[in-house]
Amino acid sequence: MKRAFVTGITGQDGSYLTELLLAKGYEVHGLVRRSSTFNRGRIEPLYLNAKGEKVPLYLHYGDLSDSGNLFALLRKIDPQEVYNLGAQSHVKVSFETPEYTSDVNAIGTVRLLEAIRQLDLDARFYQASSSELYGKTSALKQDESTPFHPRSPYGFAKLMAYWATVNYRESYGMFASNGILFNHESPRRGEGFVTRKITISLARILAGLDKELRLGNLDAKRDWGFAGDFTELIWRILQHKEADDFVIATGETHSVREFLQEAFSYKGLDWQKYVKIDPAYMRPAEVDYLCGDSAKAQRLLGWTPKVKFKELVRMMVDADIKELQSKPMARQISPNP
Ligand code: NAP
Ligand code: G4F
Repeated sequence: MKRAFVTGITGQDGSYLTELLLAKGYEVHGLVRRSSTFNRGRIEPLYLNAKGEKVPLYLHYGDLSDSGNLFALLRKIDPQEVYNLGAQSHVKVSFETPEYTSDVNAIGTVRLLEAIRQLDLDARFYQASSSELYGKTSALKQDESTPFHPRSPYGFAKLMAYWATVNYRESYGMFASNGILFNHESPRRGEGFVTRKITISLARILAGLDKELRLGNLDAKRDWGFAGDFTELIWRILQHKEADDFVIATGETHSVREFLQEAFSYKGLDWQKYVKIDPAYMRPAEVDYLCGDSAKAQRLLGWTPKVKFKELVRMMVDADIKELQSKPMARQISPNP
């Protein structure tokens, strides 16, 4: 049985990847942070299989800022595959926490790579790189050779992690690969990201709980895919015959305004009656436009994105309406960055 170590297992991608790895017969070990509030909601449904039996899923306390902890865990688990999905993943928050974001997202990656190297583990390493690396780009489509120009502490920390991964591959012959993933969303998306903020708010407006939705820049364009599709690729990147870097994207781009239009019109509402622009949600520097070219991944990894924009929006709207109906008292909306 193959053993995988997953950082960020409690996040959106961690939960989809864990589901996939368990279905493929892996023993999965996940890094979890101690928290005063419950942070395992996304993976809790995975603890038992369809027959009600316990699955080989093991959680270990730790943190990407703690080298000793990462060394001890990697020595004990001795995984064949390491997926580094853990990160302070919110771009706007990174402007307020640049040092912490750099420590976790950049140095955290070096800590893992260095632990694998020093322990001489025979482990393949996946780094969750991001289309935020392209930042202020003028390329109409961004691929593996497009120059990087990050626009936030999140972006520059992920840039260092990207190059650390390439360097450990080139310097030490490690199997270390980057997936440069464009935005991917799902009903499990964190509530502070714009797509989920919109679909939660729409559900609340429909239920009569809210009257308005406060947002920042509606002109930004993103290449939004489905997280369930993209995590399949994360796994395939580590099964490829050699370590390499791959763009994962749908190749379609839409503005935040178009997302609003699609979501609200699906439920027969005019978004313009509800949305207020609030400078609190603007960023010191913005990434205006992203649209990925994943031809290399499609060619070498045999993949095409399945879920399209409209289907994704509707899936998220329907899921949030259903969740609100099933737990009407549970949803106290939190301040959204
Ligand atoms: P997410 O839902 O925000 O999950 C982030 C995960 O990282 C959570 O499990 C979180 O734990 C964990 N984490 C945060 N700080 C940590 C620390 N100091 N030590 C250990 N773990 C820590 O993010 P996601 O959307 O699943 O994204 C997964 C990865 O892909 C991230 O690295 C992200 O930057 C990158 N990425 C995401 C996208 C996207 O569109 N989703 C696109 C490109 C790249 P808690 O649950 O305890 O907070
Ligand atoms: O949903 P967002 O916060 O995602 P962003 O900044 O694109 O970052 C996400 O995708 C990256 C991949 O490109 C990941 F690496 C990263 O970890 C994260 O998952 O914002 C999308 C756009 C931005 O232009 C933002 O300015 O929506 C705009 N926006 C407008 N109003 C807002 C809001 N974003 C948020 N979060 N909240 C708003 O109220």
